[in-house]
Amino acid sequence: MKSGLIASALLLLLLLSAMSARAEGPIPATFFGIDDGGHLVKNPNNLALVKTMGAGYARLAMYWKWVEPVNTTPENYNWAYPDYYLQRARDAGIIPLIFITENPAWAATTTCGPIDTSSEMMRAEFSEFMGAMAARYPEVRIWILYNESDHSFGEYSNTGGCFGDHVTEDLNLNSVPDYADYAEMGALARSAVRSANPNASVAFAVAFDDFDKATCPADYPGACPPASHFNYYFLPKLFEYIAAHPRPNGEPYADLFAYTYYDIYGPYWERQSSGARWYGIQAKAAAIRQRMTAAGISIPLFVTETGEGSEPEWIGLDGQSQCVVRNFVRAIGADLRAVTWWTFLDLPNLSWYFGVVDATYTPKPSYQAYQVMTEQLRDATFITRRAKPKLVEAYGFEQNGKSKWVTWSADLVPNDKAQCAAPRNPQALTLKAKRLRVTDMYGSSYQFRDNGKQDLDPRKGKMRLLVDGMPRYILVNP
Ligand SMILES: [Ca+2]
Ligand SMILES: [Ca+2]
Ligand SMILES: [Ca+2]
Repeated sequence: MKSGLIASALLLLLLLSAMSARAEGPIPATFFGIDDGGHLVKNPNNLALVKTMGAGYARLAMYWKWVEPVNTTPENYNWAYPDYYLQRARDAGIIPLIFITENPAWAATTTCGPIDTSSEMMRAEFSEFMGAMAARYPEVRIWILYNESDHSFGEYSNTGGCFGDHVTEDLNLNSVPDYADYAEMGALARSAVRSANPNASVAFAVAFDDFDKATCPADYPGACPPASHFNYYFLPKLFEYIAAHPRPNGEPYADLFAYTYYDIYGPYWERQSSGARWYGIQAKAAAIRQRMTAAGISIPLFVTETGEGSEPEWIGLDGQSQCVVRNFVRAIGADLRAVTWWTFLDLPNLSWYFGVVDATYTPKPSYQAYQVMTEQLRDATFITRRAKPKLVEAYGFEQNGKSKWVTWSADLVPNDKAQCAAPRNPQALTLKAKRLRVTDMYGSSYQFRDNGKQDLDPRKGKMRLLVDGMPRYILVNP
């Protein structure tokens, strides 16, 4: 009896600690992000547009080589460009989420890869740079170390990081594996950033998709063509290194871990054992968490890039809108800490139609879907996730004392495009309610009552409606 009580108390403690590991309270405005892409923050009109859309932050690149082209001390840094850029974000009330990249030539052998972390001098130089940045821009809450750091072909076609060389694992030839250099740079950055600004965090970032031929896992979509980019083993090796080299006083190597998510790879992550019960962006989070658990570490996750193009031959404008809502809401349902939509602006010359505004800066339907989403979820607290395979996928929130669901059919008709926009057969959702207000992803809404004409459930107190592929917000008893 006594041991049973102790066991229950332990279980309760375990449950409480598991719960406190979750993000708590209402979804912060800083959950919703948008990628700058070099076009957003420099124009106050664009900043006003994304502010109205409800984005809390803009993801920006910051080049080390702008600030410290020759090795010097912070009082001689060249702040002109970042000052100009960040002042505009500050004026607009948009928080910059910054990834640092583009090493100056004196600091590293490549623009995108490791410094020599075996050199005390270089460790001090990197710490000095990160600390000075955090001190100068206290509004920045998250400093990301490079972008897609697991890129495996050195400087060639990198997207802001190149720590994933799989031939020697030592691009900068300092006899330290580059994943270990990356981990050490995280530790240095975290100490420097936290002492300059205790409210700021440091994040690692990987792509962990589009795997290269040499490390391609079995059954991977597209079978890793020659031009694919990322080292499948970088991430688990980084986790293993972190686990094997605990820092003094249990200090973490980084506060957050960011990944890139494109829905074309979603079905692969869903097929993994870790992906059972999870969808798309969530299934990938589960795969990363599985690798953390295997190494014995735990770092909160966020998505530093997700996006889909709106070309008519791909998923079209409405498909892109669906992907916006589905990816953000699924991310909330998997306890991710933030999501950045990639990107702000369409670039037709690159055949990129991932923007929420077109090339003339005119808002697209995805802009409206983003705006409705942030309005609908303002001050909402995520409570529960209902995922009934082939039936309905639904996310329950508490908002101003009422309950609200974001929902769509889970009866997918798979195709070879982004599954976040694939057609879905209508399915019935039943809720306990007297009245329901249903708002579609573009903000058009209607209301109906229990046992009124539109209620498909004849039982009193139960209401039923059909949902399809379009994300809908359902407020219970408005
Ligand atoms: Ca220096
Ligand atoms: Ca190295
Ligand atoms: Ca009824």
